[in-house]
Amino acid sequence: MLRFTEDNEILREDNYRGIVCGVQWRGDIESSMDELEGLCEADGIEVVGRIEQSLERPNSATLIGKGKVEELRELCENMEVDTVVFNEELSGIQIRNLEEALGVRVIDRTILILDIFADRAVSKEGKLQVELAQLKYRMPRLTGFGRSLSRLGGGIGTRGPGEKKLETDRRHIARRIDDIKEELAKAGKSRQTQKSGRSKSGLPVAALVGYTNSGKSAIMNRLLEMFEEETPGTAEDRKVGSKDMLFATLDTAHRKLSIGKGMDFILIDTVGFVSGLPHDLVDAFKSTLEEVRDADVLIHVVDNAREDKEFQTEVTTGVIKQLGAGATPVIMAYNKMDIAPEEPEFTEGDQAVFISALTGDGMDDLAAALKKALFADMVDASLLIPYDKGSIVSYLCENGQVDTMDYRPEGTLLKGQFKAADFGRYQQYSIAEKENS
Ligand SMILES: Nc1nc2c(ncn2[C@@H]2O[C@H](COP(=O)(O)OP(=O)(O)OP(=O)(O)O)[C@@H](O)[C@H]2O)c(=O)[nH]1
Ligand SMILES: [Mg+2]
Repeated sequence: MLRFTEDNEILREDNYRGIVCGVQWRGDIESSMDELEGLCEADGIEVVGRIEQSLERPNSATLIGKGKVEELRELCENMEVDTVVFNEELSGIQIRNLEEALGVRVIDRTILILDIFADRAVSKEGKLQVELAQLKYRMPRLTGFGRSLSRLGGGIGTRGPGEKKLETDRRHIARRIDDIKEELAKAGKSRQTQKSGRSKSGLPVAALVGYTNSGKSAIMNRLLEMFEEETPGTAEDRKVGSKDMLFATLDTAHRKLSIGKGMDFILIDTVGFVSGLPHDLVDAFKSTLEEVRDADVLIHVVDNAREDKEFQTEVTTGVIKQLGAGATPVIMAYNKMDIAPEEPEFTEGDQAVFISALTGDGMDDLAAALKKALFADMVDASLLIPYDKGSIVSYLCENGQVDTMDYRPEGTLLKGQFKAADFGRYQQYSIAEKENS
C-alpha cells in the first residue's frame, strides 16, 4: 500500500484508519501487539484503537467470542475505522464472517507483512518470493471471498461465477505457484554456481542478522568505511540502503572486505526479522536465507534502544534456529549505544560488543571480534622458502599476512601470520625456533 517517490521518500497514497485486535492465549502479548502497530504504520494504516481478549481456545467462526465481535463492531463505528488487523492468522471463513459482522476490511498479521514485503521487493527474485508466499496464503482461503482477498485478487481468474470461478482461481493459482517455484529453482541454481565460485576462493563469510530496523545495513556501511583503503572501489559506491523503516532491506547484499592483509572475507546484509514471520515467507526466502545458514559467523544485531529488545533477541535467535544455523558462532552486537548507553543486563551468544553504527563507537571492538572469529586459526611463523619455490612465496603473500620479507642465501624468509592450513602444508620450511633463539 505504500508507494515511494523517486527519492525513496514514502508517499502515502492511501491512508487507512485501523484497530488492532489480539488474542491472549497465555503470557504477555503487549510486545507482539506493539509490533503489530508498527507493522500497520509501515503499511500506511493509522492505528486508532486496540482490543484484546483472553481466550482458552479460538472460536472457529470468528476467532474471538460473540460479545467481543459486537464490542469491536461498536468501536469500529465510533472510531470511523475502515480496517481491523488481527494479530493471529485467520482462516478464509473467519475473514468472511468478521467482515460481514463488522462491515469493514479485515486482515491479519500475515497478509500485512506480505503486503509490506510486496511493496519493498526490488529484485526479480525477491518479487517472485513474495508472490509465492502470497499465493500460498490465498490458496486455502479462496472459499472466504473476503473483501481483502477479492481486493488482492484482481486479475486472477475473473471469468465464471461461483464454484466454477473458485475452481478456475484454484487452478490458476496452482499453475502460477508451479511456475514461480521453477523460476526460483533456476535462480537458486545460478546462485549455487556463484557460491561455489566463492568457496573456491576460500573466503570466510560473516552474516549480519537481526530484527528489522536494528541497524544491520548501517553497520555494514560503517565497516565498509573503516576498511576502505584496503578494498577496491570507494566505500560510497559499495554502501547499502539504510533507513528508519521496517524491512528496508529485502535483497541480500554481499560485500568483500579486508580486515588486514590476507584477511579478506565476505560480509552479507540480510532481510530483517519480525515475530510471527509467516512460514510461507520464511520458506519462500529460504534460498536467500540459506546464505545465513552457510555463514562462518553471525553478527546478531540488537537495537539496544528498544524496550522490547529481549523479545526481539528471542525472536531472532528462533529464526536463526529455524534456518538451521543454530550451531554457528554468534557475535552479539548491541547497537545504538549513543541513544541507549545502558548495557543490557544479560547477553547471549559467544561474545558481545556494544556499538553505535551512527557515531562509530565500539566499531573497533566489532572488527576485532570479527577478526578473531574468522581468522582465529592464523599462526605466527617464519618460513624460509627456497628460491626454486617462488610460487609458494607468491601464494603466501596473497593468502597470508606477511610482515617482513628477507632475501637470505638459502631462500626468501617470510615472517608474518599464516592460515593454520597453509602453515601445516609448508611446515618443513618453518624456521621459527631457530630464528627466535
Ligand atoms: N541513533 C542511532 N541510530 C542508528 C544506529 N544505527 C542505525 N541507526 C538508525 O536506525 C535505522 C535503521 O537502520 P538500518 O541500517 O536500515 O537497519 P536494518 O537493520 O538494516 O533494517 P532492515 O533492513 O529494515 O531490516 C536508520 O534510521 C539508522 O540511521 C545507531 O547506532 N544509533
Ligand atoms: Mg537493512
